[in-house]
Amino acid sequence: MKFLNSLGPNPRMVRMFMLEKGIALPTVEHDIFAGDNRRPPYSDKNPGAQMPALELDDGTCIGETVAICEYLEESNPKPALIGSNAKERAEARMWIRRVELNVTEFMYNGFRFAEGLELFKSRMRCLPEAAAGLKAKGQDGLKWLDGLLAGKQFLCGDRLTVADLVLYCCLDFCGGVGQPLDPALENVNAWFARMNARPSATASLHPGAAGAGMRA
Ligand SMILES: N[C@@H](CCC(=O)N[C@@H](CS)C(=O)NCC(=O)O)C(=O)O
Repeated sequence: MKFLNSLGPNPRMVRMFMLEKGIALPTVEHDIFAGDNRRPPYSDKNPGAQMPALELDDGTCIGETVAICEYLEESNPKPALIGSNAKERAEARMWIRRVELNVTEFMYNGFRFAEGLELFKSRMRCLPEAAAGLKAKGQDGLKWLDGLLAGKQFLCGDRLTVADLVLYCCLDFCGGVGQPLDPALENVNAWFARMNARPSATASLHPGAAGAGMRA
């Protein structure tokens, strides 16, 4: 099994997940700035053409970060970062959906259509006119999460889950590219500081992150 890796907040999320679980996999590096992910052989293996992916020994290629984490959790159940029973797993999946649908997808598209436009305009349909609105939608979602995080360590209460990793890697990245965390969001800021202090947060940064000036 190989982890198809690159710079970026999404590959970082899976690296952080693996660090939290003590999983070490051989990795194959891809240069997203050069577009390695957008052409064969990578795009044949993962037609989504985004990083990262997990290549299994039988040649199956799993794309999409959360699907990769689900696969790794099933083969490495402890410590559980999705859940160790049906209720825990459902809670984690509920929060992953809430985070992705209300915050991270808006923020990432806000970035792709504005600060990231030069890189993304030849790769996908970009809507620069929508960037400001998408960023505002992401902030609305964060404000909503701020209330829901009151009195909690993590999104699922006392339990760190993939939902926290998805949100943390997005906020850390976007904070450096034009979407800083609003200091008025006290609970999100306190949660962010807790996430940022985890050894896996630093250890998951790509070796190329500092050079690219990105928290990714
Ligand atoms: N929904 C995808 C998003 C992956 C994604 O956006 N990856 C970025 C890196 S963080 C990427 O490949 N960017 C380069 C590109 O889209 O060409 C997932 O969860 O895996």
